Amino acid sequence: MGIDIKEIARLLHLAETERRAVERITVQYPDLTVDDAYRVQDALAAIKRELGHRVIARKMGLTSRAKMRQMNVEEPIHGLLFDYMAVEDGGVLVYDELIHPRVEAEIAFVLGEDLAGPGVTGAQVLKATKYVLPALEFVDSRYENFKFTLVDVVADNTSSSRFVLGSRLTPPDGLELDLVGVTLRINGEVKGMGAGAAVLGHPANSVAMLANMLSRKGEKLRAGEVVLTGGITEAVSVKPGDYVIAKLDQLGDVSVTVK
Ligand code: OOG
Ligand code: MG
Repeated sequence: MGIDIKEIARLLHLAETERRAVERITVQYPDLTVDDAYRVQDALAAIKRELGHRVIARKMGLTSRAKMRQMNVEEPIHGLLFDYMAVEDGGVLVYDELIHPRVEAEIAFVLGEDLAGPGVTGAQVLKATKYVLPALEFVDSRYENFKFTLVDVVADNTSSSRFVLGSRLTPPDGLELDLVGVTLRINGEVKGMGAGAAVLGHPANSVAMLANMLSRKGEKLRAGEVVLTGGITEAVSVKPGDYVIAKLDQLGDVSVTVK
């Protein structure tokens, strides 16, 4: 069976805009490779750009043991975050725009210099970083029952749906980001907790891995880019009425209300 990358991208785009979970694409296309899946992700991004949406941040996913275990996928992945996905700190997330959203607490980086792989290290990332900040990411797989393989989730732009950046920007100098404690609360109850080290030993390693993965496609990270480094704890399902807040030691809070 021939594989039509654009056709798969259109299917996933429709699933997102119609808020409808679809069958995993690898059921119909079992021979799809990870490289093909990134081609689908690019085709999906092209559809969004044609509609006038802009990429405003990048993300890494499946960078912590907790997330790998939860999703049963053992390899870090990267995706794109668009302008329409941004929700302001303290703002409102509209549940009805999504399928079955789950929230993650993350550490985000703002780069002050370009980073081109291969061979980029966490130490180089820290030198090139202007600010770090707390973030919430809402993942919303377009697949039935939130179940997928590595190939499926890469094609689906790594379940990206909404994200919130904290309002406080902190220069990384003197911070030990691996030791930064994180709690994720919903309606006052702690639903997850961890530390920066959960993300590949240090969240800067996640940005380094992204730069190195992008170099295989001839791309690099640029000064000014924002990178979400991946969920520190398991993702937690949300429902209308929920108040979600992540508190990160030394970095501040980030919160949102689900309506
Ligand atoms: C895939 C995206 C994972 C993270 O931070 O690990 C991710 C998913 O779990 O749906 O964003
Ligand atoms: Mg995430």
